[in-house]
Amino acid sequence: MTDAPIPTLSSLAGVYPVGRAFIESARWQHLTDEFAKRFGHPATHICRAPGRVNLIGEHIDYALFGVFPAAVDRDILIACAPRSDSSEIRSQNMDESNTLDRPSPPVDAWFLDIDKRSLRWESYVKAGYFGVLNRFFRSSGAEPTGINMLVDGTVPSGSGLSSSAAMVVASTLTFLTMNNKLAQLNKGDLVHMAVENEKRVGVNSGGMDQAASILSLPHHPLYISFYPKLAPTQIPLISTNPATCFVIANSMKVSDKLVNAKAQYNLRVVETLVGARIGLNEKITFREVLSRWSRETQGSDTEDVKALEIALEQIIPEVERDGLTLDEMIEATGLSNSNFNDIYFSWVEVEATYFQLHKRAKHVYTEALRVLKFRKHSLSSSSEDSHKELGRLMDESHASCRDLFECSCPELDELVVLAKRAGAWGSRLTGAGWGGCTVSLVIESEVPAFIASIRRAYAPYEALDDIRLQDVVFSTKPGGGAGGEFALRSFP
Ligand code: NG1
Repeated sequence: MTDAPIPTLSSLAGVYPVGRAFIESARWQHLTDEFAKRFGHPATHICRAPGRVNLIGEHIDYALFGVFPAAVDRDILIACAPRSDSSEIRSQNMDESNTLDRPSPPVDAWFLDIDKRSLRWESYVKAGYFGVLNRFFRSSGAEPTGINMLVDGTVPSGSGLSSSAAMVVASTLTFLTMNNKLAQLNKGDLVHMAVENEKRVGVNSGGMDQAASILSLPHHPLYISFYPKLAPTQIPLISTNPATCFVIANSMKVSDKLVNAKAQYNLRVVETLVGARIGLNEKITFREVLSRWSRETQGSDTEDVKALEIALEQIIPEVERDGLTLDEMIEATGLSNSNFNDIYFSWVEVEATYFQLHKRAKHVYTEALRVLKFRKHSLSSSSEDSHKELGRLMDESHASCRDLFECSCPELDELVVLAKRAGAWGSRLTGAGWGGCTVSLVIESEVPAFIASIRRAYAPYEALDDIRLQDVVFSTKPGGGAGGEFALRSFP
């Protein structure tokens, strides 16, 4: 799947699920009309990247454990066309524009003025540009093409549905397409490039979002493992009786991952890396620790899922203890202060009084085990019992995110309680947490009553009219309609 070429399409068929295609074709038309109006010439292409919902497996991608996301049908579109001078980005949603001066090669580091202190949508566009410049124009002496771009997005930002990854992927695709480089990469290359590009904005992300946005196919959630290398497996959706679906509910608390990175996302990345190092004296991830601890046989490119499950079951009881101060943590690693700073703090800034290495480790290992069980139940049977089991795993995942990884917040906890009360089989936060969305497993025929019940009980929804409510609470089937196709050639 990672070796496949990046697809290009000339029609919308198959990109969206049937019920959404009509709304979307009007949106695409509006985007091209607006492009022509604003720039005075037609768009030649539209590049598209979807957001994703993570069904289970939170904060374990950067420890290299497998996760279970699915693309959603909300996406970022960038209409584009070449121009003869510098590039210009405009946004349909924000009514803002930015000019990217054409950088003149050769340079060691392109200067694109990415603002890492505040959440700015255009930073993610610039991050995509940076990666393309670096890979294709660094030493070639060639000039990149100037581009006009008009961006339109339906993935709410700061909601845990990966609007940032969708923006980076769409922008990377735009710069590749306009510079005729798309055919030189496969899907796997694009995932690696998008992950590196997004890190330039200031968050040390794992790889789940970009992989889900690029590799998803309709009607299939993905099990993505990162060790020993990126390996996505499509998990077919079995039809169940009664039929179930996933409902996404936005807490309407924005999770500002970038601005709060020091005390939240980046701190968790450091805590999990340092926790993995204890006793081993090298920079290593929890997945690699488990591999050594269980004497996993190397040599194969794919994970032995059964052996991994057994190893996780054995290592979990070994992890216990309380938080450590910075000095205690450095002492536990056996490193000198300056070596520790070089290895763990030279690339990231964090803020904490106590570093909760053991709680984080316990979350990582138990969550990794839950992902494997979720995968097994999704594959094995369509019975009601097995769906109850999926729901139970989602509930446990939320409790672990709340109590051990401490990435929930009162709004998400409340939505989860309300979802359970409204009949969900399972409910949990999705994405980085600290705000954003929950995902709940619900019987399909009960979705309208489920949504009505949450609407009545969750105070931030009180003032919303029906149209606005559809943007914040909606049902989705894993992979349904999001597709893996991104570049639309010769549009319309
Ligand atoms: P969000 O903030 O939901 O896009 C982030 C990371 C993921 C993963 C999840 C937690 C980025 C781009 N994405 O997702 O890689 O670690 O948190 O599971 O930082």
